[in-house]
Amino acid sequence: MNRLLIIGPPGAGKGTQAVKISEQLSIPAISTGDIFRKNIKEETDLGKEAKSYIDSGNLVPDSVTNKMVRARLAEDDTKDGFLLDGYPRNPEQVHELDTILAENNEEIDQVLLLVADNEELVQRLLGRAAEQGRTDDNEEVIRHRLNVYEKETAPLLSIYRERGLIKEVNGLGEIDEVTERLLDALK
Ligand code: B4P
Repeated sequence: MNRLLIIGPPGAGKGTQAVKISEQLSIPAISTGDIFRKNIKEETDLGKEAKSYIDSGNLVPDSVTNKMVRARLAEDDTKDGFLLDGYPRNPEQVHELDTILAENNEEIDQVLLLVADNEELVQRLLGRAAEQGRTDDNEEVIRHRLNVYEKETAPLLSIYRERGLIKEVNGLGEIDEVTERLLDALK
């Protein structure tokens, strides 16, 4: 079964690769960041709640994020698998995800870890800032997001490593080349 996570620092290419991998595997890619940004654009209550955290590069509170993911995973299209991009991002979210899946006797099958060095990450995100103007892509907030990743998200890797689920893949190189590496790692 393809119940997959993709984890990596901001700019490693998670969102970019999640779309391509999920197409290949015919499962939905679920990006918590994309769901938040859509809600911000549509000025929903969820969007209003999330905006200040995202703009400053901090994690949106678990109470908000966990509820949103629970609702998304209850949708029909996830029953044959999914690729979660950007969730879980701290140990509490790991616990919640385990709980949600256990309710249906399910668990995560594999975890893709996408890695790249910090200066490459900053350059990519500054490049995206120039192209797309995302409000959290300025150098100060980017560096803060990298720190948040190191402090809050990197500790998850030992949890999934202990479970034997991590497949580490180099995120440097052409986008298609990285996709091939990820698909190989899943075999
Ligand atoms: P995300 O949307 O997850 O943003 P991100 O970590 O910056 O990664 P993203 O997926 O966008 O970028 P990617 O690496 O694909 O989160 C944004 C915010 O939402 C968070 O800061 C937080 O506030 C909130 N949030 C989200 N999930 C949450 C959660 N679970 N709990 C609490 N809060 C949460 O790509 C970056 C750039 O690199 C792109 O421009 C891309 O074109 C480029 N790129 C990709 N691959 C490349 C390659 N091989 N070569 C060159 N460039 C490449």
